[in-house]
Amino acid sequence: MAKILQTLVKHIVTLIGIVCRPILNWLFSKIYDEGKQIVPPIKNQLCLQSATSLAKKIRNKETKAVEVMEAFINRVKEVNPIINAVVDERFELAIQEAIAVDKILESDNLDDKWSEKNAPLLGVPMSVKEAFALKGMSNTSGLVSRRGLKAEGDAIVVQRLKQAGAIPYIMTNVSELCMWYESANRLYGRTKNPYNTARIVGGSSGGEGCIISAGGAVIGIGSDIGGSIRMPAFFNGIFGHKPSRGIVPNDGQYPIPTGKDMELLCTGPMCRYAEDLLPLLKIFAGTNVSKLDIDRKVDLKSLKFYTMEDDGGSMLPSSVDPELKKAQRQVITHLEEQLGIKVETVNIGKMKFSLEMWSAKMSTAGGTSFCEYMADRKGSVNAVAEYFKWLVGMSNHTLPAIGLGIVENLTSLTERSNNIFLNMLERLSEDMGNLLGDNGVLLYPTHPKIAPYHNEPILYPFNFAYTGIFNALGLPVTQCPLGLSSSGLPLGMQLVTNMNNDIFTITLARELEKKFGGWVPPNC
Ligand SMILES: *[C@@H]1O[C@H](CO)[C@@H](O)[C@H](O)[C@H]1NC(C)=O
Ligand SMILES: *[C@@H]1O[C@H](CO)[C@@H](O)[C@H](O)[C@H]1NC(C)=O
Ligand SMILES: *[C@@H]1O[C@H](CO)[C@@H](O)[C@H](O)[C@H]1NC(C)=O
Ligand SMILES: *[C@@H]1O[C@H](CO)[C@@H](O)[C@H](O)[C@H]1NC(C)=O
Ligand SMILES: CC(=O)N[C@H]1CO[C@H](CO)[C@@H](O)[C@@H]1O
Repeated sequence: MAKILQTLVKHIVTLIGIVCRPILNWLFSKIYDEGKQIVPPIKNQLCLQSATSLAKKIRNKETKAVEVMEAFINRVKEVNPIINAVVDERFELAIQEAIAVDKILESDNLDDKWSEKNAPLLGVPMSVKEAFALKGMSNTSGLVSRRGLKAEGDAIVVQRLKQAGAIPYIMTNVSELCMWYESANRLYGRTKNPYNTARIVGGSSGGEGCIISAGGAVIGIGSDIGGSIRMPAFFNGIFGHKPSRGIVPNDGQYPIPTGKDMELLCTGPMCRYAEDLLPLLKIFAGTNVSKLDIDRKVDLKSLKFYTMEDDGGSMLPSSVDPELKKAQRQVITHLEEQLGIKVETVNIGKMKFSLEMWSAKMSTAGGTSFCEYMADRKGSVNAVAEYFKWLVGMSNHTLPAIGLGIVENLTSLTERSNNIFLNMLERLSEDMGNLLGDNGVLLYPTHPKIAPYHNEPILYPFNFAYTGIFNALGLPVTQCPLGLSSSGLPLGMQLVTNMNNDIFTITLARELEKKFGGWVPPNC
């Protein structure tokens, strides 16, 4: 009986989808397509090189660090009025710091502090998600009541990148309190996709994904509690890596991760070129890098590959776009032909309950509630009242944040169902561990839809389940870009592997970049 009902509901939902989708598409296109602006092409060659290559050129004195910094600053000034990705800057200080690097490199006996080993990114510009502390820079997480707050110190990962010689020059936009997959807030406005400004950049590290893709930055810092690195990397066609749980410290970001949030949240790199993933992860991980055995040689032929085209049919997220499925199949064909291996199709039934498992883990994480964060931890926001204020344009909060506040209040009632899904998660974790073993990689969609229109995510609030499940599992994942769709928007896929085997998916990303082109410059 339950089965018949389920099938019935599924058919009804599909039918509504078939009828409503064209209408909604027309509506969104009417609202957002008219004001579309074109991002100009990237002209300066310095903005078209990997961080690894820039670092080498700066160190060899083929290029001056200050020229590189100026190239990126000029690009930011050129594109930011169109895409609104950058919310704070320290251009003048960054230029002085770049000049200082050039001076350091001119001296005959280089201090060991600046050797290639200790400062592999010497002189390379880096972008930082606004939620991370960077001394003297905005520290608001997009909350109106935190307007004007500046950080007094640096987050640990920011310190590590600075020590490695990278120079921070911009802070980038996020969703309100980093809890939604479109980067828009009442403080800094909405960030727009460089491939099509009518579309979202994703979130919460949306400003990072956007400015890197637009050529205004080459590397950046993101964080991911349900897909906040991987979704923006996907929508903007770049690489993003969510490291294995418990490797990279999350300290120094706001909202402040407390208690079990730490288990879901991961800090990691975002970049345009796959070769930068490995050096970045090494820097992010500090001494914890030893747990990853990251310098071992990986022979892709010796790995086992598994593929899943969707979550197995949950009704809550959208169905996976056929173009994404096609791109995933092309990857499989390439791997089978190139490596002479067989990619095995798997159907992990529990993935259907990704959303439930992630939510159960999230709601039992404890710590500060979202409504308290909305009030900047000075009391709590009444989300329902806030919704009515929003309706008349009086709220300082975004609709998704208000929605989340309301949902949070509802879900705290269902302890019993939480336990069911936490148990299921534990079993899924065992199954995944067994499947991936010490040489497995799973290919899985990053997100079911190609970059939607602004505000469209409100219609599909559960689509982040495709990324969120791997936060709940704690597994390392690389989002790998796979060229552009027929409508000129980025395609991509998640590469997942077992705990602490990050090097497998990073190596595979490099291979796929060679074949599928990796990042494609917007509007070329
Ligand atoms: C919104 O924020 C501003 C500045 O913090 C404050 O003056 C105003 O009262 C707030 N509005 C509401 C409806 O809370
Ligand atoms: C950023 O803001 C949070 C919350 O107000 C605060 O606890 C933290 O110390 C600030 N970060 C820095 C580095 O000042
Ligand atoms: C290593 O990871 C743990 C979390 O598992 C973190 O608490 C610690 O700060 C990290 N150590 C370093 C040196 O990054
Ligand atoms: C639910 O909302 C009320 C009223 O805003 C608030 O006092 C309470 O703390 C909320 N409960 C949870 C679990 O968030
Ligand atoms: C649309 C919008 O509010 N953009 C803002 C983004 O942040 C910069 C820097 O704070 C502001 O100057 C823009 O007005």
